[in-house]
Amino acid sequence: MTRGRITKLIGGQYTVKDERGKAVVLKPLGKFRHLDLSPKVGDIVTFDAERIVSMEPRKNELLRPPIANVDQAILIHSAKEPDFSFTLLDRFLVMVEHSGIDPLIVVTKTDLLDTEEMDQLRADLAHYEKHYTVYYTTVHDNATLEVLKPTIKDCVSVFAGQTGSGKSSLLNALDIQLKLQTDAISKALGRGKHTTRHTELLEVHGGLVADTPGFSKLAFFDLDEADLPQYYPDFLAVADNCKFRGCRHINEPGCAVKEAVDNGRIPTQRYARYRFIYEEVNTTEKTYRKKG
Ligand SMILES: Nc1nc2c(ncn2[C@@H]2O[C@H](COP(=O)(O)OP(=O)(O)OP(=O)(O)O)[C@@H](O)[C@H]2O)c(=O)[nH]1
Ligand SMILES: [Mg+2]
Ligand SMILES: [Zn+2]
Repeated sequence: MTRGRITKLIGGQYTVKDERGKAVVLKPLGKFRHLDLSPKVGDIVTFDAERIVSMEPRKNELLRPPIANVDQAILIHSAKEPDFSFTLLDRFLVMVEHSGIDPLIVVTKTDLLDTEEMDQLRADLAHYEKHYTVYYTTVHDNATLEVLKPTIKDCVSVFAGQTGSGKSSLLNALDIQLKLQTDAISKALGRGKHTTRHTELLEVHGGLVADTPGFSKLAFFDLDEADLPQYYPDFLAVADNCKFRGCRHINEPGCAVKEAVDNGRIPTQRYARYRFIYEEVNTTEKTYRKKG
């Protein structure tokens, strides 16, 4: 029996790499279906000549993009084309924090903004920089690419972000040998909007990085509104001073988060987006997902 990590899943066929880096293509045993648990990219499994026979417990997992056992989520947001979206950024952050994975924010395609637009974006993101690492780059920004390389070394990362935000392009820029397909080629093939079709773990600069298919909407499946405030580090920084323990920062009197919004410590828009997500999660029927 050999131990390895799933690096790719296409049409029920799993690519698994053993500890020496040798790849084999396998099917899982039927028992996983009965257990309502399907192995996914990132899972550590044992396998024989034909089949995956067992799977180790997951350290963490994301549902979208579907991946398990990652150390950090690198959130790729384009400055333009598609436009930078704070709505999507906050939603990604909530999702990643909920899974217990460290986020890192990378703003790509900064070459598409003029100086004024860039200053505005940096000003709007300044609040996030107090709690997260934020990088600004383009595929040609060699200095920033060199800074990004050590951040992916010796760990498992997932590139996540809107379709067309430049995930595959950035990976290609980090390692010219990858030659991942990017937007222009896909259009020529008439494949529609999503260029990357599958989640795949790649070896990049001494680490594993998953390129993933982008998406434009992000729904929450297994979130409880009572937990939502925990996923806001900027709220947590002041929430000790809320009058009520377990304050959800909505209608409670003596709320320190609302006070921080009033005195400008938390941006009004960030708080407005929080309320929007809170309402959405609160009114969504809790369809607790199946495992796997
Ligand atoms: N100007 C500019 N264009 C870029 C940059 N990075 C990527 N692009 C372009 O953005 C388009 C989309 O890039 P992709 O890398 O395919 O985007 P993706 O996030 O992998 O998209 P999906 O696979 O569909 O999720 C391509 O036409 C790239 O050439 C950049 O730094 N500057
Ligand atoms: Mg892609
Ligand atoms: Zn509060």
